[in-house]
Amino acid sequence: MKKNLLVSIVMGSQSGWKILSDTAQILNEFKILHEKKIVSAHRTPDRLYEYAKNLKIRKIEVVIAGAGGAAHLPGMIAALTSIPVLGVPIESKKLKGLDSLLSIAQMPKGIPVGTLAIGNDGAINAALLAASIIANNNSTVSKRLEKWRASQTKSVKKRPK
Ligand code: RP5
Repeated sequence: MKKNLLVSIVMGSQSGWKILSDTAQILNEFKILHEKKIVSAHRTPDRLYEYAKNLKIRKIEVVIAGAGGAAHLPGMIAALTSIPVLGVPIESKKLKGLDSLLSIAQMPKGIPVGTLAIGNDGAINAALLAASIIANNNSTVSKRLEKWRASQTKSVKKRPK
């Protein structure tokens, strides 16, 4: 298996880490090397540009971007790079993440962002989806993913206790 850094987890604020730490945990289970960064589209626009423009040069294969409220971070990254960007809507205090979900999902045609569910479900699924993308060209990750899914299936009891 390649030892390269494959996934970049990025969040608009420290407050996103309590959600996106779930993403990191799943990637750890798959032994997929990843980095974690705080980059804000509105508070650190120069950092955003520098970060997004260098993703391809650094051979990152998937970006997982979590943002809340007027959540433009995933869309702005996707505008600056053609590598896949998966967006995780962070639950906001005022609108419970519906604002984040719509901001990330409703990208106008031409610049796609793969949008996951609000909060922890989305954070976990983003890691699983990143693993699926990487698995296309990585048989080790592919095997780990199949094993993970089989174990999940096995864990579902036939009757409630
Ligand atoms: C954006 O605004 C981030 O995406 C974050 O999810 C949201 C709220 O940020 P904080 O006020 O918690 O720093 O910057």
